[in-house]
Amino acid sequence: MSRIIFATGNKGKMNEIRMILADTGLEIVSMKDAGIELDIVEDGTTFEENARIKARAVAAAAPDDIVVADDSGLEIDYLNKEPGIYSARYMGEDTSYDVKNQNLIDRLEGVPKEQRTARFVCAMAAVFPNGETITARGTIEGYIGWEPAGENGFGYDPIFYVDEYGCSTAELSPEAKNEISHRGKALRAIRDEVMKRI
Ligand code: ITT
Repeated sequence: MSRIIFATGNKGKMNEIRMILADTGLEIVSMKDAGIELDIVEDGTTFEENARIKARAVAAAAPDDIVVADDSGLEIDYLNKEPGIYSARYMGEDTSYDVKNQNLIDRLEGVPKEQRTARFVCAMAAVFPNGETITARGTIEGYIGWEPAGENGFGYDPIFYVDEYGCSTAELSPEAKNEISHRGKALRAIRDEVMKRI
């Protein structure tokens, strides 16, 4: 049975990915589990380009495995789609998400709900041992709330609210988030393509 190396150093993503792929029976390992340590420069200009950059960098170190990578982020319409592809680097990689989340809420002070629209975007890329590369994109629409809420998820989840549930994605169970999330949608599309090829 083939194994998939997931090219991420983000534990929050890795937990979600393991859950979403749990029923495939595929062995899913992180870069770290595979003993691959790389400092990948994400200098693409789109989520898709950065996902391909990460997947190809790890595939070069693991040519016999299927490598999948996720590049994702939060687009806030009122802020011209910031932080977008710079979501991890927004205000500096070492700044806590409590601070980043409060900063984004502060930048929307006085902005009414209809102008607080936002989305999470996820581009997922898979590289196969024959060099074939595929990508899929998933999105989830929501809005930026007036205060952070919830302990689940990671990153910007406490400020990203979905109308369907009337709460933030950090207040959803991991299962409920994966069902509707950008990452769940993109990864299920990639999963179906992987299953056709193995
Ligand atoms: P890798 O590159 O190692 O995968 P990373 O955290 O640097 O890890 P990205 O460059 O794709 O990953 O940045 C994605 C950022 O977007 C992430 O750090 C969060 O701040 C945010 N983000 C993406 N998906 C999210 C989600 O489901 N919930 C909350 N925040 C999310």
